[in-house]
Amino acid sequence: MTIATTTTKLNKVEKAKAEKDGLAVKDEIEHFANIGWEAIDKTDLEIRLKWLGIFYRPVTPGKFMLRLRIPNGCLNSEKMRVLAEIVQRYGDEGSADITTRQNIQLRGVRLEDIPEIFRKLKAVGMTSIQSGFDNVRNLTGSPVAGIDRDELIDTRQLLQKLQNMITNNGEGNYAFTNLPRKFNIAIEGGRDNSIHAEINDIAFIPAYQNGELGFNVLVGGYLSAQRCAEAVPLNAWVPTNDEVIELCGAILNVYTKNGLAEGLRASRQKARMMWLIDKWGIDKFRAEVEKELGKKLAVAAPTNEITQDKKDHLGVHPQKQEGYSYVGLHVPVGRLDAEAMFELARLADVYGNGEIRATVEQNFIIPYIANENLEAFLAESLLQRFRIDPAPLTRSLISCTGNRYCNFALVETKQRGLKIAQELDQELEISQRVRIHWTGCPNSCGQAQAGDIGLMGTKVRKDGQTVEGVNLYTEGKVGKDAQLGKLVQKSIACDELKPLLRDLLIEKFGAKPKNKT
Ligand code: SRM
Ligand code: SF4
Repeated sequence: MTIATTTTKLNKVEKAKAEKDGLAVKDEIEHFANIGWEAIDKTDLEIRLKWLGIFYRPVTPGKFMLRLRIPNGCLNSEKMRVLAEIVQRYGDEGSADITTRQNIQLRGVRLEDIPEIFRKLKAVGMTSIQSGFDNVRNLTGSPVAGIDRDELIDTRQLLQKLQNMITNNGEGNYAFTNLPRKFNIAIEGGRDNSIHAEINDIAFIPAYQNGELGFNVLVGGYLSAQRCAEAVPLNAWVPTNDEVIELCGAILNVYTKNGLAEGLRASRQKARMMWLIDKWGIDKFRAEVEKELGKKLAVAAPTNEITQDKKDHLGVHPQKQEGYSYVGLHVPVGRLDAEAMFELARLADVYGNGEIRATVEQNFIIPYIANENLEAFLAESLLQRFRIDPAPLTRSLISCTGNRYCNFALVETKQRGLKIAQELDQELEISQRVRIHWTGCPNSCGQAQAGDIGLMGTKVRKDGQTVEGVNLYTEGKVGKDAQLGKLVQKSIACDELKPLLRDLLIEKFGAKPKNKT
């Protein structure tokens, strides 16, 4: 009886997880590779494989997407070469994307190659484990950690440690594979809120408490089709050490353990952690976290150290290490091919110390370029493609995957977004930064609500036909006074979008038509 009652409270995904934990497919991957994707149980194929970062793509059956984990966006030339080799073997079908969580996804991947790919990734200290579905996603931090002149806390080791805890050093950790829903964690060490603290389930932001530098903690931020919520203060402060890891573990446990009793596992639409916080109120939520931790949390510091507008890191910037600069390269809508990946790795080795950083703006940074080598670096041919000074709208364009690979998509995003931005850059003089975020459906992976202008894919009726369209958001702010943007206009057909954006840029963003003489 009890079992039956409980079962009725579980949504479809929860039932699948109760039958078999997502992570269990780790032990079957060689078998899956041998039998081929068409012979795999549907739930394993479409759901559980995501626990290993393997995404079946209904749009391109048999060609999988592999989502990695790149904590703090830090990788190096060796890792980049391995990623390039993986996609290279798939020819025109192999490519990669930099994601809005400072991460990389590989495309065109065949299941029969996965065991070998996993061995190659492991050999260079990479993993794709627990990067999809009801897991903690890529852990984000400032892309200039350790090199930023204004830096307060270098978060790289903390984020690596946190990933190791959550994933059991990349081997998989059943303690954290049955969350009620996806989960985002970010740790900021700089002053510009590079991590979008407001849209993470847990965000740590630098704050001084009695003269000691640590973090204030925010919880519950998220975007979804159903609802968007800005993260709220937990009224807690932690020092910059293992207490961060312990607190994350405790919050994840509270969320996991109470998911069923509090009804979070009944509806996928009401399962993100903010629903638990709403239900309990932040005081009870905090008390439960303390109970789980087995100790009291220090109260939050009265102010935090986020004092700057969000940087995009493009161009040449002096590092805190005397004599060195980091250079931010613009990767149009984050899309990469094997050739460009190999070339990036080469440039990082020849001019830098081999490091490469990914940003949430879907770009790359190459650090540690000796100042005397900058001129030669900037003359490299890849910098004609991945520019340091793209035109303003192209520069700040962000886009989710869209219908090229994503079956949720209502529109094509990346190519359309890029074309419109490039054309408007030709037509208009724009002196201020205007961040346009494209997202192909209401899930908002492209963070439409974070854009100065946000465009969310939808279907529109026009001349008796259903055509691709967008809903328009404006006034999203990032950085120190971050706030989510608002929906201002619905159902704009995509073929009517460009003139509308042109007018908006002129009226609200000080753009001026270019003199055509
Ligand atoms: Fe996302 C689902 C792509 C960042 C909210 N997201 C998906 C799926 C997995 C759906 C699917 O199976 O096709 C998309 C895979 C498409 C593909 O083939 O690439 C997808 N999400 C992405 C990426 C790749 C967009 C990008 O082009 O950069 C980003 C990968 C991040 C990563 O490295 O892990 C990505 N997704 C986001 C973000 C932005 C962020 O984290 O700052 C959000 C909003 C923030 C949040 O999660 O609160 C986001 N994705 C969603 C949602 C809505 C979640 C919800 O609570 O309802 C879904 C759908 C779902 O989970 O049911 C989703
Ligand atoms: Fe796919 Fe929608 Fe996310 Fe874009 S916003 S990647 S279309 S789920």
